[in-house]
Parts: sequence; structure tokens; C-alpha cells
Amino acid sequence: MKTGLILAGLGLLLVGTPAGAEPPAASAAVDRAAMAAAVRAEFLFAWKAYEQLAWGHDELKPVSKTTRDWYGTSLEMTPVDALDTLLLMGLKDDAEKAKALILARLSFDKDVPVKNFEVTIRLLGGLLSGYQMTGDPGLLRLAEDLGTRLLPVFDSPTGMPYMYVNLKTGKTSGAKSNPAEIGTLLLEFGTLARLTHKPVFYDKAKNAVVQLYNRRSLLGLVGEEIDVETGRWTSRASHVGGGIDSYYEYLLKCSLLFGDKDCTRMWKESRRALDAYLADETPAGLWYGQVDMVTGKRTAAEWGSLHAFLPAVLALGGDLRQARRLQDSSMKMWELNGIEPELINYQTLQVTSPGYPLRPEIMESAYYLYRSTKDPRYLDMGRTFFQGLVTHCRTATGYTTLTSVVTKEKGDLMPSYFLAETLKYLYLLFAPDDTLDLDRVVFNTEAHPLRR
Ligand code: DMJ
Repeated sequence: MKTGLILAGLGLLLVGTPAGAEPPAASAAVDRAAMAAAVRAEFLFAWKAYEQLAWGHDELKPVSKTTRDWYGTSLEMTPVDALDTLLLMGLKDDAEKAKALILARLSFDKDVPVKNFEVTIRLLGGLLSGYQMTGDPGLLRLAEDLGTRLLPVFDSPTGMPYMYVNLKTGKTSGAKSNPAEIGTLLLEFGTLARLTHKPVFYDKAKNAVVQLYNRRSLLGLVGEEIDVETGRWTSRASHVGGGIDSYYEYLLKCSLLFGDKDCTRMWKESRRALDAYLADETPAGLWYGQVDMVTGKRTAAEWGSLHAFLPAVLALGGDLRQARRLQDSSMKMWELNGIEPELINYQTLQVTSPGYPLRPEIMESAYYLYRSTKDPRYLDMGRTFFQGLVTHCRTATGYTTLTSVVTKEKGDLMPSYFLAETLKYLYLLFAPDDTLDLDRVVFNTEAHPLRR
């Protein structure tokens, strides 16, 4: 189906959206059922493109109609990442086919160094949620095999994980890491520990995050890069963007998923430091900027598509006031060009990094805020996001990244998280509330629901 037809079917204006164009002004009430159906149809369209052109590969490159395998050999990134979305959307036959592919072809017995963080959040997280939703023991077996092969990452002098590990040999590399890669493992490793009755998975991932937290500055902040062998910070830049973001997310979520009191304490203390030093008011609204972790001195006024996760976490933690204000700021960023860039300078509202890699965080925040407030403005936001995606990122064969939200020039990749997260959060925003009970699951950072 053509882009214009999809949007017209939802009563949406098809804006050509030249750079800086105004978004449609007042909008009609959102028809949730129609929006959920439209998002589901677009998910299916993207999934079928993957199936037709990239089946069995990690990711589809929809413009060149070629494929991308992260390590020269496929780890079935897209099917594993997409499986629980297929299930949530009730696409049973497609889910069954994806699961069969995973069980038949996915093997971790491969002589390749992989990025521990990415493989944990996408594959371990996807296999665990897939297991919990289907009960298929083959998925848990794969998860345990993967978790066991990843364990050597924690064998550093500090217990904080190396960035890479060879899946076959266990050889580790990459001593310079960051809070996100060190502190975004506990939901997956903790769930694996519970399901396999092997506490080692929980203990190693928990120790990593505690070791990192213990190295916070006197202000209570963490930096952007740390050496896991010496325990010394190699960058003092403190913010909530890429490289740090999901460290904070997991402090709160490990408290919710496991009732771990250390996590509750670390989250509360970290939250206090973020509010004290990073929060920044400008005439355009509230932002969380960048400071030196030791002095607290401001070093940059950056906000971007990754920072946009924070309203979701604040809403989940119960601070709706701050969450709402931040989401309004993210919306301003989106509206500058009709789709959000990677980074803006929030003082000047100028784009500083123009790409859009189909990220989900702003939709995720709209979803949490709608669930907590029932305020229809978040449905409206969701509709705007969906409209932007369809208008600017749709190709004849799936969805692609943009290299610039200013020129709308297309890239050539449909990242697996587009199916795991971006369309899942949009769908859940509009779908009936009982599609998924947020009180019974905690989403990992790749939107894989893990049972509480
Ligand atoms: C995803 O892999 C995860 O959401 C991660 O936490 C951040 N990067 C992408 C999406 O933007």
C-alpha cells in the first residue's frame, strides 16, 4: 500500500514536510483501534519485507535490498528481536515460523567476538521473553547457552564486563567501556538465573553494576567511559544520552523486576544527583544536559533521540510531572523537522547530529505516559510519530533509517529494534489496555517483556 493511502485511511494529512514545516495544527480525536490496526499492518509489511529479502540474516537493508550480518555470520537478530512483537500482535503463524527458524538455525558455537551489551539486550532478552511467552524449552536452552558463553566478560580485575567476548573461545577484549554497557545486563542475566536456577548469572551482572555505582563521583554522577581493568574513568562527561542512558533505566527496573533493595537505593541516589546537576531549564522547557561528573560544571546542552527514554523511566518511577515536561521537550525536538534527529543543542534548538536510525525511545515515553495519565495528548503524539515514520522512512520493501532529518535523505538499514521496540511501543500505545499488563512485566531496554 502507498504511504498516502495509509495516512489518508487514518484521516491524516499527508504532509510533504519540507524542512522546518509546521506539523498539522489541531487534530481530531485519535481512533485507537484504527491506529493499532494501522501500526500492526505496517509491522507486518516490514516483517514480510524481511522475510522476502533477508530471511535468516541479522537485518534487512531495504533500499539496496541486501542484508547485514553483524559478524559475517547470522545470529538471527531480527527474528529473535521481533518474536515477542509478533506474538503480542497476534500474528501467530508468522511467530511460529520465526520460532522455527530460530530453533533450526540459531547457533552460538561461533568463532566471533561479539558485543556483550547488544547481544544481551537483543538476543538474550528476546530468547527469554520468547520462552516466557511460548513455553518452548528450545528457546531457554539457547538463552542458557548464550548466557554461559557471555559469562567470561565479567572476568576483569574489577568485575565490570569487557565489551567483547568470543562466543567460541571466551576470549575477551575492549577494556574501555561505559555505564550503559556495564549496567544494562541485570534484567536479562537475572531472569536467566531465575529460570535456570543458576544464581551465578545474577551475581555477576549485579556485581558489575555495583562496582560501577561505587565509582560514582562525590556528586553521585557517573562519566561516559571507564576502564574495566583499572576502574578509572577515562571520560568525565556525565549525561543521560548514549553510553549512559540505560544504566539508569536498569537501576529502577531491577528494583521493580527483582525487588532488589540495593537497586532501589542506587536508583534513588542516582535520581537525586541527576535532578541536582543535569536538569536544565531553558525558555523552551526542561532538559537534562551534560556536566563534568566531578565538578558539576556544564559542558554541553545536548538532547537527542536516545535521551528521549528518560520520560518513560521517570513515569515508571512515579514522577509524572517531570516526565510530562521532558516529553514536551522531546516533542519540540521531533517537531523541528517533522521527525527527530540524533542530537540537538537545546539552547539554540539547532540540529547537531542529523541522522534518525528509526529509534523507539520517544514512542516508549509516550506509551508509559499514556498508560499512567490517560491523557489523549500522548495518543496524539503517537499518531504524529507514526505519520513521520510512514512519510519519511517507508520504502517499497520495509522501513529505513534516515541519514538526515533535515534533507530526509534515506539510509539503508532496518535495525532489528525497529521491530522489537519502535513499532511495538506504538502498537501498545493504541492497542486495548489488556494487550499487555504492565504490572506483571518489566520491559528490558530492547522492549522484551520479562515477567515479574
Ligand atoms: C536499542 O537497542 C535499545 O533501546 C538500547 O537501549 C538503545 N539503542 C537501541 C534503540 O535506540
